Parts: sequence; structure tokens; C-alpha cells
Amino acid sequence: SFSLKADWWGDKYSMFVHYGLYSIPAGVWNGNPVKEGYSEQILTFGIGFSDWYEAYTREFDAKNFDAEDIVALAKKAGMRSVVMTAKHHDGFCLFHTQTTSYNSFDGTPARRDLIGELAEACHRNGLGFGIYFSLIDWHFPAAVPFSSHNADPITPAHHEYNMAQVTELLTKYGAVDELWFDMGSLLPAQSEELYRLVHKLQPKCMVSGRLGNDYADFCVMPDNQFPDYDMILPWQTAASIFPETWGYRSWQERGEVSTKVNEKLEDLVNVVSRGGKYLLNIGPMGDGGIVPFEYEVLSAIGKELEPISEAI
Ligand code: JFZ
Repeated sequence: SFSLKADWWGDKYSMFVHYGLYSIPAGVWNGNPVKEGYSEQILTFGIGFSDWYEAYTREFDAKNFDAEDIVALAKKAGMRSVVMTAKHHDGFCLFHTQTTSYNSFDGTPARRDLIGELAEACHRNGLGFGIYFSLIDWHFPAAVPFSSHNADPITPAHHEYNMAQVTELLTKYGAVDELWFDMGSLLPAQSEELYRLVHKLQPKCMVSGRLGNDYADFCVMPDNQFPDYDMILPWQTAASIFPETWGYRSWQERGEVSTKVNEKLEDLVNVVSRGGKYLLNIGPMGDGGIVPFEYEVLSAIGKELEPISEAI
């Protein structure tokens, strides 16, 4: 109903978190910076072989990943909810799933369910909680093998796998306010089935337009863009701190905090004043710790927003 969507819509500024195995190589392969593609996609742009990439599971201890720290930063930044990658294109799951051992609980020394930890921290602190879920999967054997583009079709077995994982994500972690499906080129029947599943399990959960075939509760604009026409559906703009990557990139030239704060504040105002919702990304480091530059930028934005926090 409209009022349910208005609840979600009342929150106009949220945190996006890209964290996964890719945060360990952090945009470096064989000692060289991988300049092509986003760093969260280093498997396809830099490393190439799945077993070399999978070896990062042995290093994945997430020892500085603290959901309370992430939630505290979101609050400090003036944000009302957090959306984190439960599974990115690499197929590695940050939640404890029965569908594959390629997950942070069963498949790494961390032995932790990071999605569970973040969901709890959001709920405990009164923040909204959302999940990013990649529809393509470069690890699942029955999926279309990874290719040079991301809009691959979804095989029937892969669709069932996604259905099972989405079922887990929407039944084990309490209220999920947003499901940020991403990429993949689904058949209309596949988009419909996932859309209905989400609303059956969590009627209030908002589904992103990247599920495809017009099965959507909100539209996602390209990075830092806003529409120059009236939108019928609610819309959201996702933004990364640097447009080149969403996942952590160790060699990123970051420049001045103040320059970045002004740039992101301007984007936030442009989006929110046109009726959109701004989803600003952080990409924690390999150990899960927050990048100091990102901490400073978000804190400074929060300070600027203090006088108008009621309006956002
Ligand atoms: C997708 C992912 O491929 C990427 O790794 C990241 O997770 C991002 C948030 O989402 O990338 C996209 C997809 C579509 C657009 C931009 C980035 N777009 O429509 O401009």
C-alpha cells in the first residue's frame, strides 16, 4: 500500500556497503593496480581464474568488521538505513547459507554471518536494513560462466539457487526494508517469481528496478544521476565516494576530505530536492575496517546536515 512505501520513502539518505572477498586484493593483482573495471569485480577484470580468487577465503577473517561501528557511522552521517552486499557478482555470500559453503561462516576463518550481525545492529539502533543481492553469480557452477558483460541470462538451476538464497535472507534476519537486486538479464517469469517471493515473505520490502522486466517498487538511477522528467515510481540514486569503484581500492588517490564533502553534499541536495533518495557507498578494507577517509567524509557530511536533519 502507499503508506508502507511512504515509510521507506520518508528515509531519503542511506548508506550502501560493498564488502566481500574482493576487499582483500583491493584493486591489486600480481603487485599491479588493476585499472579496468570496478575493484569489486577484480575477478573478471584482473584475476581471471576462480580458484586464484577463491584462495582469498583463507585470508578472510573480517577481524575489524564491526556492525556497530558501521551503524554508528551511518547515524553520525545523518543516514536512516544501511544496505549491504549479501552476495556480489563473485558469488561469495556474507551470510550463513545452506545453499553453498562459499560463505563467510562455512568457508572462511571468520566463521561469522556478517549480514546477520549488520541486520541486528540496524534493528537494535532503529535504522532501516536493506540487502544488495547480485542476480548473476560467477561461482555457481550451473550459472552462465562469467563474461565480459554483466547482463547474462539466468539458467533455470541458477534461478532456483537465487530463490533459495532470497528465501533465507528474508526469513532469518527480521525486517528487511529493501532488496537491491542487481544485474542479470532475467526472463519476465523469473523477475515475476522473485518479485512475488519477496512480497510474500516481507510485504513491506522495497524491490529495486534492476530485477528487470518492470517488476520494481523503485527505480535505480545510474551513479550520481537524477532524472530530468517526472518519475512515477519512487527513485534512488546510488553513489560511490569515487566513481571508479564501489569496493575498496587501496591505491585510490583520495585528495582532500573537504573537496569530497562539498561534492557529495551537492549531489545529495540535487537528488533529495528532486524527490529522490540518496544511497552513499562505503567500501570497507579487507579486514572489514572502515576506510579513514570515508569515515571523515561521512562524519563531516553529518555535521553539515545537523541543522536540517529533521527534514532529511
Ligand atoms: C552494479 C555492479 O555491477 C557494481 O559492481 C556495483 O555493485 C553497482 C552498485 O551496481 O553496477 C552498475 C550497474 C548499473 C549502473 C551503474 C553501475 N547504471 O545503470 O549506471
